[in-house]
Amino acid sequence: NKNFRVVVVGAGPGGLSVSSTLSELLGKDQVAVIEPSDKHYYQPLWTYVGGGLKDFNESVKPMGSVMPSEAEWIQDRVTKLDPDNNQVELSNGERVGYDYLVVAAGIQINWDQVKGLKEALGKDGVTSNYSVDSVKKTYPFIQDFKGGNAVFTFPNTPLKCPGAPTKITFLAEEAFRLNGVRDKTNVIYNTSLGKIFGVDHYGKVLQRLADERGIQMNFQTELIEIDAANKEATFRNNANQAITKQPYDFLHVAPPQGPPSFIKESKLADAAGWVDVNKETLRHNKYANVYALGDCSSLPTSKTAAAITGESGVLKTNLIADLKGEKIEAATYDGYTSCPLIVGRQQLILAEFSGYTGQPLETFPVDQRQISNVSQYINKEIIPSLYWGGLLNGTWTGPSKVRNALKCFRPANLA
Ligand code: FAD
Ligand code: UQ1
Repeated sequence: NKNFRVVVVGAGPGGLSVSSTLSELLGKDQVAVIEPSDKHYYQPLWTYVGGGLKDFNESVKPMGSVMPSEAEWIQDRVTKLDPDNNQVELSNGERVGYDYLVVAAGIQINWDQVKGLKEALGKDGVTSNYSVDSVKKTYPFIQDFKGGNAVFTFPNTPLKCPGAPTKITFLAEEAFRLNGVRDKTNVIYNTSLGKIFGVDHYGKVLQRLADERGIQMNFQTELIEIDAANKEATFRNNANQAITKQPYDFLHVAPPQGPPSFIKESKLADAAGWVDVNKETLRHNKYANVYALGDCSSLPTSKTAAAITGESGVLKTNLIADLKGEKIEAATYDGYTSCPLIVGRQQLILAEFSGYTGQPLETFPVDQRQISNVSQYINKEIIPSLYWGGLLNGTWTGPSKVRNALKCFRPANLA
C-alpha cells in the first residue's frame, strides 16, 4: 500500500486547484491525485460549443498537461472510500492511504433516469450540452432545424450549472431567427422548477427576456421519456401529476444528475449522497481529516466552476493550517457562485451571487442585470485563460479581491 500526506480524488477544477498548491508546498511524493481520465475538460465552454461560438477542441487538454508536476497522478478510479482506515480503494483492488483526503469527483449524470434517452441521444435532433459526444451535435442540429417544435428541458434533480439549460435555449432561439425559420418554430422550455432561475434578482430579468423572445415556458414539467422512433417526448407535471406527450423536431436535454455512486454508498455521504462538509469551512462534518469541494460536495450553493474559485481558497487555507498544525481562525466560504447567463451571441447577464443568501456579489461596479457585450467578451475570451492559467494552478481563488478593490466605484443606489 502506498501512503500520501494528501490524497485528492478527481482532477477537475476542484481537485487541480487544491493539488497544485499543496504539492508545490509539500514537494514530491506527498500529494497523490487519483483520476482515471486522460483528458481534462473546461465544461463552461460547452454552452458556446453547442451554440456554435467556440470549437470543442478549445475545451480539452491532455490530463498530463494540467496535472501538477510535483503531484503523483494515479490513473485509476476510486471505487470505495474507507475513512475509518484513512484509505481509498481503486478499481484495480489496490488501496491508497492518506493523512488528509480531498474529495472532488464531480457530479454523476444519470442518463438512465429518462427512459429512451441513452438510445436517442446524438441522433435525429436529440442532443445535450452535458456530454463530450453530444455537445458536438448541438450546433449541427440547430443549423439543420427547419422549423416545428424546438424543445428544451431542465431536470428534477440538482445539476451543475443550473443556467446552462436556459442559455442554450436563448442561443438556439437566436439562431432560428438568423436562419429564417423562427416564424415556423415553437421554442418550448420545460422546466421541473417553478421559475426560470433560482435567484429572483436575475430571474425577473431573464423571464422578461424569455417573454420578449416568445419562448414558451412550462413549469414543474419533467421529462420522463423519449420515443425517438416517433419523435415524441413525455412529460409529467409535478404539480398535478398530469402526463403530456409532445412532438419534437429538436430536443435539448439537461439530464438528471446526482452524487457519484461510490460517494453515495460511503460513510462520507450525507442523507442525499453528497460529501457531508461544513458549508463554511469545507471540512467534513464527522471526519476531521477529510475535505470536499465542487460538484460532489454538500455545499448548498449552485454547482459551478466559479463557485470552486472561492471554495478552493477557503479549503486550502484551512487544510494548510491543519498540515502545519496551526491553530488559526478558520477561513469561511460565503457561498459565492456565478452564472454567466448567455442570452445571445453577443449578450450576457453576469449573475454573481451567494448561493447561501441569494444576495448579489457582483465584481464590477455596474448593475450586472444589464445585458452586456463586454460581459460576454469577458466570459468567452478572458475567463477561460483565468481558468487554465489561474484556477488550475492554484493562483486564482475568485474575484472577491477584485470586487473589494472596485467597491469605491460602485454607485450608491446599487446593492
Ligand atoms: P468535474 O469538473 O466534473 O471533475 C471531476 C473529476 O473527477 C473528473 O475529471 C472525473 O473524471 C473525476 N472522477 C469522477 N469519478 C471519479 C472516481 N471514482 N475516482 C477518481 N476520479 C473520479 N461552471 C461555471 O462556472 N460557469 C459556466 O458557465 C458553466 N457552464 C457549464 C455548462 C455546461 C454544459 C456544463 C456541463 C457545466 C458548466 N459549468 C459551468 C459547471 C462546471 O463545469 C462544473 O461545476 C465544474 O466542472 C465542477 O468541477 P469539479 O472539479 O467539482 O468536477
Ligand atoms: C471565474 O473565476 C470562473 O472560473 C475561472 C468562472 O468559471 C468558468 C466563472 O464563470 C466566473 C464568472 C468567474 C469569476 C470571474 C470574474 C472575472 C467575474
